[in-house]
Amino acid sequence: MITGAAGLLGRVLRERLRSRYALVLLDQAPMDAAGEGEAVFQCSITDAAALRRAMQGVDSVVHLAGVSTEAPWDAIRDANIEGCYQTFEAAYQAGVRRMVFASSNHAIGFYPRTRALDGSEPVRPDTRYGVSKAFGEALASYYADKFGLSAVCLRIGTARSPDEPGDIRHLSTWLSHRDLAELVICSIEAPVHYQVVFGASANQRNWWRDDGAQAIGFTPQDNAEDWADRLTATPSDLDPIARNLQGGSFCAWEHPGAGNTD
Ligand code: 15L
Repeated sequence: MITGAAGLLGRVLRERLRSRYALVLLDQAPMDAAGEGEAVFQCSITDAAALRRAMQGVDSVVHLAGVSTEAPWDAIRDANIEGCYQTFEAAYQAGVRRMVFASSNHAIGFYPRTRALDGSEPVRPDTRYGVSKAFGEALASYYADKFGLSAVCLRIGTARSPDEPGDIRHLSTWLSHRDLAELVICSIEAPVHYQVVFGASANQRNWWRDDGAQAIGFTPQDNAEDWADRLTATPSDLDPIARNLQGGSFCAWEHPGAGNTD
C-alpha cells in the first residue's frame, strides 16, 4: 500500500513500483483509476475503519500521506499525528509485516551543515512539521518493539519535480526519483526490525554518512553535483540561519533571529 498516492512521491512510486508489486493506492484526493494489479481507495488516514478495510491482505505500507511542509498546528496534528497513529494502528490490526515511514530531514534540521550525521543522533526538529516526523519515527519504533511491526523510517532529503536539484542546498539533500524508488524497494525487502535511513542520492556534498543505507542494502546512483554549475544562490542561501543549518529555510521560518543577511 502507498498512502498519499496522489502526491508527488506517491505518483513517482506508483509508476516505478507497479511492475514489481501489486499496489493498493490510498489518498483522500482523487487518483487515476486502478490499472492492472492495482486497487484504489479514496479515504482519509484519520478514518480508522476505512483504513482497516483497505489494508486487508497488505504486506507493506509505504506511509507518505500527511502534510509535507510547515503548517499551522491543527493541520499537522490531524494528518501527521492523529492520521499517522491511525495508519500504524490499522496496519498492526491488519497484520501488515513492514511499515516504511516517510520521515524527513526536518526531524534533524537544526544540526549544522558542518556536522556529518550517521542517524544515531538525537532528533533536532526545525518546525512543527519536523516534530511530527520525529513523532512518526518514535511511533514506528514503538510498534516494532511492542507489536513486531517492523519499520524503516526514511529521512528523505529533497525529492522534487522536475527531477533535479533546484538550489545550492539540494546539492547535499537531493534524492532522485530513481534512487527514491530503489530506496523504497530496499526498505520493503530488507530483513530489519527497525531502521532509520537518510534518503539522499550519492551527492558529493552529502551531510549524511549513515550506515542505515548499508543496513538495508541501498546504494544510490545519482549525484546532484552534475547540476552544480547551473545553480545560483537563493534568498535562503543569504540568511545565516537558513544557510548554516541542515534544514535550510525551515529553520528560519518563524525564527526570531531570521531575516539578517550579515
Ligand atoms: C521535506 O520534508 C518537504 O516535504 C519537501 O517539500 C522539501 O522541502 C524537503 O523536505 C527539503 O528539505 O528540501
